[in-house]
This record gives sequence, structure tokens and C-alpha cells, in this order.
Amino acid sequence: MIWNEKIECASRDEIEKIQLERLQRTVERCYNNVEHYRKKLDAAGVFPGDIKKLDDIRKIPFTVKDDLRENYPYKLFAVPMRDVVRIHASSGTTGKPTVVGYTRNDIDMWAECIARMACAAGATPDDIVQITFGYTLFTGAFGLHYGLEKLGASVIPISGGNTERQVSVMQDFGSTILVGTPSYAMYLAEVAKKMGVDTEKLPLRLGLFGGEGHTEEMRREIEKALHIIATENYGLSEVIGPGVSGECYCKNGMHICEDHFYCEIVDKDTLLPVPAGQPGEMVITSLSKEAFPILRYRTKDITWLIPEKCACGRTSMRMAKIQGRTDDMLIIRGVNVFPSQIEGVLVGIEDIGPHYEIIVRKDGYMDKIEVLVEVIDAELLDKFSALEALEKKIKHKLYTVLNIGADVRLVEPQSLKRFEGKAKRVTDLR
Ligand code: DLL
Repeated sequence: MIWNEKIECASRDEIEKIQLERLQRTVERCYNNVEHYRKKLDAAGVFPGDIKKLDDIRKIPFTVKDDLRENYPYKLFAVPMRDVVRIHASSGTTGKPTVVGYTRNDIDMWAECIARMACAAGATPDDIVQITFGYTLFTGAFGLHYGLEKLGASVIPISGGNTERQVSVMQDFGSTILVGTPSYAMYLAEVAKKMGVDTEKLPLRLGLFGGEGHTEEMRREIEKALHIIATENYGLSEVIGPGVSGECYCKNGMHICEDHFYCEIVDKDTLLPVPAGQPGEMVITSLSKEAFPILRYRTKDITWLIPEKCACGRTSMRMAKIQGRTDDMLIIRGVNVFPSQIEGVLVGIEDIGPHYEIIVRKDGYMDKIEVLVEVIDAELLDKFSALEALEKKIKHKLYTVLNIGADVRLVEPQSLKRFEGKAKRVTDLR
């Protein structure tokens, strides 16, 4: 089923017409109501009337995370506080958090975007949905919650943590859809197994995962461990939260809600547009948001656009899986390494589990990378030659993909950290 056929299957012309009208309104709203944008647009010599065609968006200066921090907490809001009905924030590991607001219309639009992507993934009003994102300032839980209610599903707002209880609720309440991060889904499967629960017998059938990336290899692990179809969705708090895009059941790129978000891909160094199909940094402009409109936000997420019509029938632009972030790329002895490349190698090797940790340190002047990964069978740790052979095999596979040598340390089963929200797998000690 298609939630909003008129939009999701619209022609390019129809979509671009909506986008241009809404872009013009958004630029006007920003110029008239937000001092920060007015100053930036004035400095660039761009006025709302200059946006005559979609490509004119390139005249608009970029917005970056620091702009949000400098305007903490409410200075980028484009409506009076009395019109704001919800506030979220992203924690941010450094500096001040970034704060975003929503009007009632924004909340409705958000729910619409989530309903579209959940429906595309295969969710129906008959589903029982267990939301394991934390109901906090984080946008994940509330975003999915309202959208799935709009779709008509029965939502269990269990929130994050207490994994054994999650498994019991899943059994007792008959959850059919799991919402959370992919790393939490993996952990949940592990806990279920430890509790002696046969996941094949659970009614669970579909996962709506996001908030962080996972490789195709990890997706297959999750699907196998929970006996579900695992789909992925994408978004970020600065733009709305989840709901920017999501996979349909074809699992071949995430459909963008293009009538609400205009996505560009730019070269991360030159900031010039790259052609469809080529990777670069995703830049997003909101097209209909009232409380917190955002112009050309540099997400730091690396992906590319897929313009072709999807096998599901939707014509909407898709975005490829996030390949990494411009700021999570590790430069090891001059070579660019993305943690996702390491995950792609590890998951899929027999005898080791899907949990891993990457440690980067300086050894004299040299960067050293060490990958910690759990063996499945603890007894292997006592068998020196088998252990050595396995380490060698992993090292070799890593070398062929990364083109640099990495140390591998095999550790006890269950000894690495598990995550209830987004996983943090890299420790850079340099
Ligand atoms: O993570 C919003 C969200 C919640 C999306 C739940 C989907 C589901 P932030 O905390 O602001 O918002 O983090 C946004 O997370 O820029 C990406 O780097 C990363 N991210 C989110 N979804 C994906 C994904 C939410 N599917 C940042 N694949 C983004 C890869 C993702 N990275």
C-alpha cells in the first residue's frame, strides 16, 4: 500500500513545482522572522525574491551545527513561543546541545512523513509496535510514535533499556514491529536467546531501524537473529528527526519525503553540487516547517541520490544508505577508513560475533588501529593455533578492504559493551 500516492508517485514536474513554491515561502519566512538568516542572506546579497527556480537554492549560504549552537536555545525559531508545542534537542557530545521546536502543523507533517515510510516498509493498522527509542529530548521515539499512531498501528511506548523486560513485553503483547537502533535490535536478539526465547516463534515480523547506520551484512544478521525483515530510515534532529526518508520493502534506498525536504549532494571540500549517483555530503533544506525552518543544512552524512523509479511504484527520489559521516572518517597513516568498512568485513566471518570495537592510537609517530571482536565460542581462546589462524584470517580480510594493516584482538563472548541507543564503536586515543 502507498500512504500518499498523490505525492509519493507524483511526476518530477509536479514535485518540483511544490518544492519551488515551498522553498520560496521558507526563504521568506526565514528572512522575515529569523535575524540569523536575514543577516546571512543580506551578507550574501540574496533576497527572497531572488529564488525564481529550484537551482537558485545554490545562492543561499549553508547552515552548520555551530550556527545552531550560537543561536542557543531559541534564536533560530521563526514563530513566537506560544505557537511552539514541542521542543526537542540533540545531546551533542561537545558544546551546547542544539534545540529545535515544532508547531502543531510541524507535528502533523512529521507524523505524515513517518506514516509514509512505515507504510512503505510494510506496516499496517493491524501491527503492534514496540518503540525502544528513549522517550526523551531525542527525536526518535516521539517521531515514530506519532507517525505510527497516525497509520493506525497499536503503539507500545516502552522506551529504551531494561532489555529482559523488552523481550517479555514482546512475547506477552505480541509485538509485530520493532522500532529502535539496529545495534539495539542485535543486542535484544542476544538477550532473548539467553532467556531461552525462540525468536522464530515470536509474532515479530518487521523492524524499522534508524538513528545510526548498519551495513548490509549487519542487516542480514539482524534479520536472521530475529526472523524479521529489517528496514532502515533516516533523519536528524536539526531537520526534523526521523522521517526525512525511509526504505520501502524493496530495501533499495530510502524514499525521501521530497515535498517537505529538499536534498542536495555536494562535494564535501568544494561544496559544489555533484551529479545524481555520485557520493557527497547531504545538504537538506526544510520546505514546510514553521517553527524551525532550516536552509541548506550540512548534515556531514555521506550518501548519493537515486532518481530512478523504484520497483515498489514510488517515483520519489531515494537516497543510498549513509556511507559514513565526514567527521567519523578515520585517517590512518594517510588512508581514509570508515568504521562501516570494518563492520562489513567482520560481520560475515564465521566464529566471531557481530559486536566490535575499534581503537585508534599513536605508537610513536605511527597511527595504529586495533579491532576488538568477540569469539562466539569461549573455548577457542584456549586453543592457541586456532585463535591465531582466525586472527590472521580477519587481519587479511581487513587488509584487502582497508589497504592498511590493522591489529585484531579476539576477546571473550559478551565482553564488549552493548548499546541501548546509538552504538559508539570507535575510541580514538590520538
Ligand atoms: O538520529 C533521528 C532519527 C531517529 C533517525 C530515529 C531515524 C530514527 P540525531 O540524533 O540528530 O537524529 O542524529 C542524526 O544520526 O546525521 C546521521 O549521522 C545518523 N543517522 C540517523 N539515521 C541514520 C541511518 C536522529 N539510517 C544523525 N543511517 C544523522 C546512518 C543515520 N546514519
